Amino acid sequence: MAQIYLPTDHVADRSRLPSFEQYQDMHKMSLDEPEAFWSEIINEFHWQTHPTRGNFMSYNFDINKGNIFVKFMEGAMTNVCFNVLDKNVRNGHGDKIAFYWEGNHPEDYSRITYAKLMELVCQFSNGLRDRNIGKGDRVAIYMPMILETVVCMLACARIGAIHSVVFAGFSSDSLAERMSDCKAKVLVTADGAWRGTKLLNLKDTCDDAMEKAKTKYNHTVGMCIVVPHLERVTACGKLPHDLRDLYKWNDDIDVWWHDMVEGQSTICPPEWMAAEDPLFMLYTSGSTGKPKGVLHTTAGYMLYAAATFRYVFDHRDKDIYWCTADVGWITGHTYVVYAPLANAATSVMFEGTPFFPDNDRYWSCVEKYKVTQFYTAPTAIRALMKFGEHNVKRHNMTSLRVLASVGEPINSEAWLWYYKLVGSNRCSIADTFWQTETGGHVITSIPAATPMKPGAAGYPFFGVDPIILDNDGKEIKGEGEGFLTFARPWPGIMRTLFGDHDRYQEVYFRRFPGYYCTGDGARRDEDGMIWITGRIDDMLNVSGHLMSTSEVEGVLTEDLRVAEAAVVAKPHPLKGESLYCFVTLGEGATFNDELVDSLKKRVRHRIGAFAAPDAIQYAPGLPKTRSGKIMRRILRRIALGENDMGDISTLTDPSVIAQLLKYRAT
Ligand code: 6R9
Repeated sequence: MAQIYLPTDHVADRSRLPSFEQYQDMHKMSLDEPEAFWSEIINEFHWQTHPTRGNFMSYNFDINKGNIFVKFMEGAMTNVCFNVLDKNVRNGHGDKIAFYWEGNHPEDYSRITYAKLMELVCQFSNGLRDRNIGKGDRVAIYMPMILETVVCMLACARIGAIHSVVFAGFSSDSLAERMSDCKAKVLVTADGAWRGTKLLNLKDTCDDAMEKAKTKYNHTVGMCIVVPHLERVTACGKLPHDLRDLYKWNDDIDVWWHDMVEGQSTICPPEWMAAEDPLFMLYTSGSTGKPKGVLHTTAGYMLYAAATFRYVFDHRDKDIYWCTADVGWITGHTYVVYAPLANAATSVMFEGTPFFPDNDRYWSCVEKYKVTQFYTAPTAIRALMKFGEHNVKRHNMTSLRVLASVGEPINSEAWLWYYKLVGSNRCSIADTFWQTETGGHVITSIPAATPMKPGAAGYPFFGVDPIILDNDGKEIKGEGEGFLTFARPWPGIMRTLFGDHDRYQEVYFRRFPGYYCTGDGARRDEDGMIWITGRIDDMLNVSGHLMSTSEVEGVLTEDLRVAEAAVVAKPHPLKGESLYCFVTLGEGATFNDELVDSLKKRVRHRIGAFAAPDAIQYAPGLPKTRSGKIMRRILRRIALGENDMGDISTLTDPSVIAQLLKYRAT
């Protein structure tokens, strides 16, 4: 049985939620009387048209009863940007630091107050409006971790445009596909950025992507706005003499960021948005086909982001909060941008990597900014564990109070290292389980209120009612393991997939009518804590990045030598999972190092460096069922180095197993 860790006095002292009983009472109220529960936080925000009572939430989760829908606070009108900026400035936080920006190079840093951020956002909003971008238009963002990225997202929110951020580690193909799918009118980027000593040629990738959007998807992106970032930061590697040699410039579509904002007024009236109007979309991998454009709306997302941040990080006025996630992922959207700002918090925004210029960069920043809450991913923790304790111990990190984790299950060894070494045995750890689709944390511990166990995600957040179902869709009450689902919505859950409501219904609501299915397995233990046991669909989670097997397989089979490909996840000590690929070859093709190399490069190039496979093995044939389905269960065992394949009664041709064992990659 896993050991229980209780919150220490260091955390409990002055906490806003100090006991488990209080958590339980509030959780019960959040389910029994949702409107009353949320009213306190609703009242803190500005509503241009006030919500009407009795209209708090309506939904249908049962696909057999008609269309799936979720609506919160229908009839209310507000603007998220106004609430996270103007409201704070009006409440006297104008001079408060919104972000400390720490660049890739330690000598590059700056800070911005709420008042200044509001001015920049208004100017950029006016710039967008001048160029005919307005409510409902899609704005693609392919940017590094710089303040303009936040400015751009908030400007979209201010004028009602839907931002669609694409992580700046994605390839031009991936960017082209995403921009075309959402029909982006404009793309915002930077000339480039440093990650460690590596130069990211962002504008160049954008040029490729716009070209591919045109030729492959017949979609024209009308304008590309570029932040000249490289000229203002310290070079961390080789650069051409003239930065303009890094990319092409096309006066018809390219615009400098400063030309957009120059001369613009620092006042910009917000677009008042209905509660259910879209705020942003963000692509996430699907187990089949193209990426899914998860759509979040206005009022519910804002409330939920604000509430989770406040309780899960136990946020207080003077805190310095730091989430290391990139804004290209949902964690960056909710917990770098919207949630901290909704709480008038001061955050650190970090452009670089944990390893540059040294492996103690995180800890030196914790010391530098006196960080109180630190939020990162297990893959980073595991990578940092290798470098030994002295990297942590030589920094004063007594400011820390809450440590948090996200992206994948955290193994108990990493949890204990985080707890003991980083947190000096006195900070709480919040292992936050959630998804792009859930908008904010759904299962987590709450610092001073709930006990913790290394590796357990913990308890449901307010408004969240997790239900574990068995294979037949029967609820497992009490202890047990099964599919993690939810029978009712909370304010922050996604509303649809952009332009494809049918797919939304099929993917999330078909398997168990009446329930939103997360695609994760979960176990409830004897203390009512929930453990996430991993994906149940064909998804891969490499260093916290979700990918579908079919996405990678599609890229491998683009090489004409490959006839068929199957990809499985293999546990990896640092990355959580790594990709192990099986390929069968076409007539006349030979399996050699050159092929393996070029396949690895192809995946990197087409999807992104984070997707690069660790192993590619030759397969004379793939194990299939009689209906032609690849039996990944068998492939996973081969990848693991096991010899016993378990039940193979449904396998069409059992002889493939001996062959697969023979060619196993090392
Ligand atoms: C926020 C985010 C979602 C998937 C999710 C699950 C895995 C995330 C986790 C976790 C165990 C945690 N996941 N947090 N598994 N414990 N604390 O990561 O969103 O990129 O959409 O990924 O990540 O498998 O379903 P997203």
